[in-house]
Formats: sequence, structure tokens, C-alpha cells
Amino acid sequence: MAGSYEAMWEKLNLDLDAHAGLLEVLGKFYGDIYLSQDKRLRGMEYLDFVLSEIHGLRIKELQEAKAQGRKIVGTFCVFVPEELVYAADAIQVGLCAGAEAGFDKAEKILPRNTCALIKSFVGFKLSRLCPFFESCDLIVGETTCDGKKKAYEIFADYAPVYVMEIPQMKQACDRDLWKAEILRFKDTIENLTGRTITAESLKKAIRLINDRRRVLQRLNRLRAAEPTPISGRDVLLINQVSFYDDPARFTQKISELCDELEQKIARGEGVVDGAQRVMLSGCPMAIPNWKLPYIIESSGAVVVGEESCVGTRNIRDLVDESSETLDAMLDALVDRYMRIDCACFTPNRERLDHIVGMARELNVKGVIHYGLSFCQPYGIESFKVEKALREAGIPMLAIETDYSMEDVEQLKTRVEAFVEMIR
Ligand code: BJ8
Repeated sequence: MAGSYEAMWEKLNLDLDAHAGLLEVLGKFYGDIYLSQDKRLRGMEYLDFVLSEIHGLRIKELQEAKAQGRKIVGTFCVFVPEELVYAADAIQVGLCAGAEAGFDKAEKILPRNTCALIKSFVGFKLSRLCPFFESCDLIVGETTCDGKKKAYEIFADYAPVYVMEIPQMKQACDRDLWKAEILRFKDTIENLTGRTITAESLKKAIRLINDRRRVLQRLNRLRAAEPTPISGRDVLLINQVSFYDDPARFTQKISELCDELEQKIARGEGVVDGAQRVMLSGCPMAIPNWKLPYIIESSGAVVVGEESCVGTRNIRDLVDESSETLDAMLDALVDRYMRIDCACFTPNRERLDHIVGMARELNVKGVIHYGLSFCQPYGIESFKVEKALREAGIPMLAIETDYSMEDVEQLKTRVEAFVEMIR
């Protein structure tokens, strides 16, 4: 890939040597974790292709869109209403922050005991390693956890940052605040793009993003079959790619993959025989954060659901499509996003109910709760999750880790013991 895109990366001011090193490590990691799997769906070739072109073709597409006057908006959280971005003919990309890159630089401007996700987005930017970051006309932050909230203040010295205020509770006054924030964001996007969002353009955008959610919901229903027809790693990858691929193309490709999956299920074929069904729950896993799923799936278990933002939290709820006026559509957006059950809310009973409900529906033997080190919202909430699951008779293993590979052996020992216990 490198040869044909070097000029583009240079123009984006990437550190070419460090970037080449990153792609090499990523390629090796991907080969070991993904391409080594047996009985994969043919449809996964599309995902392999997208990954092989992660900093190539998609970036070229974004650059071409920019040349035609379209704007690129980068985000770190599923709270940013993508519908408004597409309704103004801009493009939204989820900035991944899933690798231990540039931590040495990040730790010069952030405390060391900051979660890996935050250090990663700061590290990528300071090290000039990510062409997605460098393609963005605006990066949207949000006041979810304190770490992110304060890091955006520092990050704003290096990139064009806009911060949305996210309510922390779900009372009527919180909905009012959120509605005001959605309207403020709409103005910001209209100013950025020079386009007015109309009822017609918003309706189209709502349909576009709902269609993507619908196909991922279909995938989730199909993957729940027994025997498990697709690895958890592959489904995680599909969710990860959904954040930055073209939404219409992605929906089409995953729909084809689901057709293939249906045929596989009809033939009664699974990916692994006798693997214990487990569910992951907790912090989001951005590309290329595949460490824990890989460990789980090499320890006699298979992941059949992800209760996270790179998983069901991002696709569970659709925006109501029945509205006809712009005002009613904006209200529908407000209501849909207010249903997100991030651990940044208090209280957050919905999340506990969702986890128990999902674990039962998916017929899992256990839940593995994944918290990033120094993440207080998910770390603290994991105690309530464990209690709720215990009351439902479902065992849980709490894992706290980061992006380094130092604890792989230790994690493997703990996961193997858990799988043995639930067997
Ligand atoms: S809606 S989960 S994407 S905020 S891991 S940075 S919480 S210290 S990521 Fe999230 Fe939006 Fe919520 Fe989802 Fe802070 Fe924790 Fe780090 Fe986190």
C-alpha cells in the first residue's frame, strides 16, 4: 500500500518513518489475530481489504471529498449525532485511539495515570501518525468522563476542537440541556459546511445511519445462533470499521455478509466446536484493540456479544423515522441519543438491565467485564454490574488492562481459569 500513498501522507504532514513502522506492526498483528482464523466467512474479505487500506484508500476518498468542498468531522464518542453531519453533506469518522502510539509524547502533557484511550488520541496527534486526524476539519469532543473533558482542553492547542456538553443524568432538565446542545451542534455544522440542514436532508441522513444500525442489529441477531457462526473478533472488527467506512457502502457489504451468514447457519456450521459462549461488557474497543477478544477466543471461549459502544450500545436504538418536520426530527434525535446508557450517567440502572437481558438472550455462560486502567466510570460501575449478574446467576470476570502487551500471559491465565470455571 505504502508506495502509492506516500505523497498523500507527506502532504498530510505525517511522520513517514514512524508511520511506516506503525503500519508494519499493525499488519503483523492483524495477520496473527485475524487471518489465522479458520472457517471465516467470504464476506470478511471486504473487512480484510478495508483494513489493508486503513490509511490508504479511505483517506484518498476523504481527500477527494474535501477537494469537492465537503468537510470531515472526527469524533471519539457515540454521542455525537452523525445524522446532522451527513445532513449537511459532511463526513463523520470515528477516530480510533486503540493503540499504544505516541504515549511518550502524550505523557508530557497529560498525567501518566490517564486512561489509554485518551493517551492514544493525544499520542496519535502529537506523533503525526494518523491520516484521519490530519484530514479532519473539526474534531468533536464531549463532556462524558472527566479525563476526556479535561484532555480536550489540552488537545485544542493542537487541533480544531469543538466540545458538546453531555448531561450526566436523565431528568427533564437534562433533556432540555441536551436539546440545546444538539441545536448548538447543528449551528456549528451549518457554519462549518456553509449548508443549511433541511427536513429533507435530515430525513435522508436519519435513514442512512439507521440503515447501518439495522444491518448491525441483523448481524447481532444472526451471530447469536448456536453453534456460533462467526467469531467475536470478526464481529468486533465489523463494528470498528463501521465508524469510518462510507455508511451506504458498509451497509451494503454487511448485508451481503449477513446473507452468507444465514446460509451458514442453515447448514448448521459453527466456527469453533465446544467453545464456551461469553459476552464482553464495558469500555469501547477501538481499532486495533483486539488483545482481550483474542485472548478469550484462544482460551476455549467465543465472544457472542459486546455490550459496549463498539457494539450494541451504538446500534441498539434507532432514530424514529416517522417525523416530517425539521423540529420533530431534531426531537427524535434528542430522544434517541438520550437513551445511551454510558457509565458516565448517574444513576445508570438501564445499563445493568441491558447487560443482564443481553446475557440471558444470548445464552452466555459468563460475562467478561473490560475496563481500561484508570477509567473510573466503567471501573466503579463494574461492581454494580457484577452484583446484578450475580443476582441473575451469571458469573462475571472483571478485567482491567490497557493497550500494552505486557500483561498478556497474566490475562490469559485468568481468562482460562474463568472459562474452566463456567464450563
Ligand atoms: S458513550 S463509553 S464512547 S464516553 S475509557 S475515555 S470513559 S476514562 S470512552 Fe465512551 Fe462515549 Fe461513553 Fe461510549 Fe473516559 Fe473511561 Fe477512558 Fe472512556
